[in-house]
Amino acid sequence: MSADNEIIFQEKIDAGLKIEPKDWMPDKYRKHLIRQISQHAHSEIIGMQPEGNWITRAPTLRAKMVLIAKVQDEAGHGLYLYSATETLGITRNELIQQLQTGKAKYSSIFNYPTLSWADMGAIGWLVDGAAIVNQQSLRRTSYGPYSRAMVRICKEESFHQRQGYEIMSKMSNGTPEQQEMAQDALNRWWWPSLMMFGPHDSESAHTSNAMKWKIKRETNDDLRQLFVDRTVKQADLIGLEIPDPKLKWNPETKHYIFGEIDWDEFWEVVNGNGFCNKERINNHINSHEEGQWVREAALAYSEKTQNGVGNE
Ligand code: FAQ
Repeated sequence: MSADNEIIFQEKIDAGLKIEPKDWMPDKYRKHLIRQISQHAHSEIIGMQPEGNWITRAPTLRAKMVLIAKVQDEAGHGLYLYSATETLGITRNELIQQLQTGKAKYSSIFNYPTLSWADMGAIGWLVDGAAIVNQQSLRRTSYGPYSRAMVRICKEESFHQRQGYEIMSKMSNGTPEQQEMAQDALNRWWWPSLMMFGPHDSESAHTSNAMKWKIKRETNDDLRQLFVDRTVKQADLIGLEIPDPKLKWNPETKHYIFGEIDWDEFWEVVNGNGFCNKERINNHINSHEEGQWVREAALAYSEKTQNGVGNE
């Protein structure tokens, strides 16, 4: 029975059909999705912190409004993605527990500090830019709720990418001090952005199953290359220099060749030893505890309305 189910499941995947929450799916597929989608959700939520840090210091009212809207969007993305994960039979509480105890990961990029206003530009341009490359590919992922969440998220991320590029473009056309800040932000965020795509395909534990089940539609290295090819041109356009002496256009492959990522740094950050890992999780734990009364009040209200009280 189970073998038949597996064959039918793989045939559906191979035919490009979506798997929906009530469809039969192998346990390994379910677990793979819970891991990936929840880590994606945690990234959106933890990713609010580095930018939230600059809301009170935005240089103009317009910049402040745009940044607040962006950070709110990230919260919304986290919520869609938690809901998509819950369709796989795990509760929100369990997911939060996994994040707070370090069982679940979130993107390495959010463990770097935001030191200047130019970092808001670099995050929008590079971090959201990398996220879009990955997420555009995930719009075609095989799990229906994940794929549909990606469609909406991608639209919002492209606004985020533009607001970041606008900041960088303004600063790189500004005073020498502003140009220096923009270049410094690019220098610090370039390599961590390339790390967002994960280890090389040959080192990636999950890519083989992810490709077989069409959870991933492109590999880590292919998406990273696409990001580099797009972004180098954007840097040229605003007169910023990518901090990679090995960067070179290859006219034969029509791709950029780029230098090697510092994988020791990547794994240090992933394993909890980055600049901000502890601060990010402590902030999450504190605000989760502070929000306990809100969750209790919301639950009490929904229980009351389900019992017919408050509906009059
Ligand atoms: N950071 O075998 P693989 C955003 C882990 S978007 C930390 O290659 P996989 C928007 C990986 O989990 C950013 N850990 O794994 C925003 C695994 O460990 P595990 C989030 C990483 O899953 C912008 C191990 O290494 N986007 O936040 C990273 O096939 C601005 C082996 O790796 C997504 O999550 C990393 N960078 O490929 C928000 C996209 N890379 O789980 C606010 C969806 C790898 O066995 C402000 N996710 N690891 O313990 C994916 O596409 C994939 O999960 C990858 C990793 C590509 C991240």
